[in-house]
Parts: sequence; C-alpha cells; structure tokens
Amino acid sequence: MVLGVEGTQSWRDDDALDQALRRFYRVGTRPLTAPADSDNDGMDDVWELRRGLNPLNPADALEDPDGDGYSNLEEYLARTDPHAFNPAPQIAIHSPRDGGVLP
Ligand SMILES: [Ca+2]
Ligand SMILES: [Ca+2]
Ligand SMILES: [Ca+2]
Repeated sequence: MVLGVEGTQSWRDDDALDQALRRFYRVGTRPLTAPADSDNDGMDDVWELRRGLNPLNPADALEDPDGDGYSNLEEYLARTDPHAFNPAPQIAIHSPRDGGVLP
C-alpha cells in the first residue's frame, strides 16, 4: 500500500496485505504547504515517516535518538537529521577594538 508520494519518492506499507499486520489508514490529499500532523507534536507526518518516527505518537517529539542534545522536534524545526549527531554551534565574540576573539 502506498502511503504517500513526494517527488520521485514514495512511502509504502508492504505489510498491508498481511492480515496479522493489517493497519488502518485515513486516505486523503493535502497541499505540500500544509502537511498533516496527525499526532499534533509539531512534526509533519511525512517528515516523521521518512525518519522512522511515529506520526501517531506525540512522545517521539521529545526523544533524541542521536544523543546530540537536540530533540526530534528541534531537529525538525532546524531541518537537521535526527539520526545524525549535530555539534552545538560555536559562538565567538570579537573585540571591537582589534577584532581578536574574547575569552
Ligand atoms: Ca506529528
Ligand atoms: Ca510523532
Ligand atoms: Ca537529536
């Protein structure tokens, strides 16, 4: 069963024909500018499906599978990969006098 298509990519549930693993889906279309967020966790369904998250479980918004200190919701908002460690941004303050980096 095809769950969705974006460009040349599609998402399928290959178990949909297995009676024991049968799931239920609501079928519809939405504009790309207003993606569905079925569990209201702030991350759209397609983004969650593409990254192995659960679009029906809001608890995964607070998880941090790559251990970088950024939650899945923060990674979604920053458009980073929630499964790839992202180092914290480095901030340097430069002196207005000589341009040197202040401690
Ligand atoms: Ca969601
Ligand atoms: Ca979710
Ligand atoms: Ca993370």
